[in-house]
Amino acid sequence: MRIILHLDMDAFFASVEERDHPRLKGLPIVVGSDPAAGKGRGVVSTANYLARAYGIKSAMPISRAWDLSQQAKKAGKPEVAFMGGSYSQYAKVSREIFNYVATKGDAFEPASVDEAYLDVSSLGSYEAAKKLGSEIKDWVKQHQQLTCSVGIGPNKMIAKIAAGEDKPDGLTVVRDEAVQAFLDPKSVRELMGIGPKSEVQLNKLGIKTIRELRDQSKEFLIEHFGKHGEGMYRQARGISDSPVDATWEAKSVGRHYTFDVDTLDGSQMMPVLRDMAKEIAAEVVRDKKWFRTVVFTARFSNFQTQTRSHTLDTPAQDPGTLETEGLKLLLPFLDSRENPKRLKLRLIGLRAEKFVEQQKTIKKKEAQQPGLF
Ligand code: TTP
Ligand code: MG
Repeated sequence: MRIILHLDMDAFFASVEERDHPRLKGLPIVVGSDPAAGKGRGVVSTANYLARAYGIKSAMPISRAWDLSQQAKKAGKPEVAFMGGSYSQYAKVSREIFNYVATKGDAFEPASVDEAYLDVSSLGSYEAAKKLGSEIKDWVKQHQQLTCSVGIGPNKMIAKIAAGEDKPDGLTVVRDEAVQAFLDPKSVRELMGIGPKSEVQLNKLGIKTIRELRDQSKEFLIEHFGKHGEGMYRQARGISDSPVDATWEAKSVGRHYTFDVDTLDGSQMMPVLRDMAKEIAAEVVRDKKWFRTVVFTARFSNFQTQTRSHTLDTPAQDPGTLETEGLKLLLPFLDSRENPKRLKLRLIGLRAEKFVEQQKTIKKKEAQQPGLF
């Protein structure tokens, strides 16, 4: 039995902005190009659900979004907060979520910056898959303060449509026997590869719902849509057997930990570092990889964040190397070498990266490399 899980972040870019800027909390938000007081020429990337209630959506001209916001303002509602977008931040959040989700199934395939498929067939039951779905949602909430929607079904197509069924913050399971009843009342537009043009063509033929599409013969659909018609015929029956492409690889595996109370006490950090090293190594071993670089992150009580890294001569995959190298990078943060003001630390992080497929010695190039978290 195949069971596929699809994850889609809710109002992704806008939700990240809302999380990262407390002043935006509870406001309608649009991420996109500059509205320039209604004269802007770009488009909306996305709108959060409050802004969607004003009629604003992805790909709409930003000037139209501005007008809708002004109308709402006249009606006494809050104006939209227009944000330019911090794409490297969205990519980072996406990577952190994908790095985690990828460890939870048999194969993992990102479909876009905020959507991914996970093959969870080996869990063996929809109950177990549903439990994992809610675990993933909880993790995303706890670690990223964001919500996502999860869909679970017998193939990628059903899982994806299921993820969109109960947005935001949804979890929808469609078992094999429920597939047809789930699909039938939906618009043909929900199917993969049916865009606005095919939709218009289908509508002209009197076909609006998947049920109506299913009533057509394969010959009829091929006659009107060529090869694409055959895909429509299959999809209308919930048939889709494209595999979850497992070629994606995590670029780094890391953990971080925030102390309950800021500290400079090394003895409190050691066990945390050791646990992180164990967890990271387990993941690296499971993926049959070796890491070359160990990265340590320190966030001070004033939120200033620094990273230090060390590249090994010989790639490793054991927790001991991670712990020792992590410790060597950590210690200077406890004294004047990296911490002249002796600020306490609120968070430490450890990360393995620069993966290789086998353990051969590589000439050392860079040793210490400061960077951003
Ligand atoms: P989507 O998943 O389509 O949208 P979303 O996450 O904002 O909202 P939903 O809750 O409905 O899933 O796209 C993910 C991100 O991709 C979105 O936050 C912004 C970006 N995007 C664009 O930049 N332009 C677009 O036209 C679309 C559709 C998305
Ligand atoms: Mg989304």
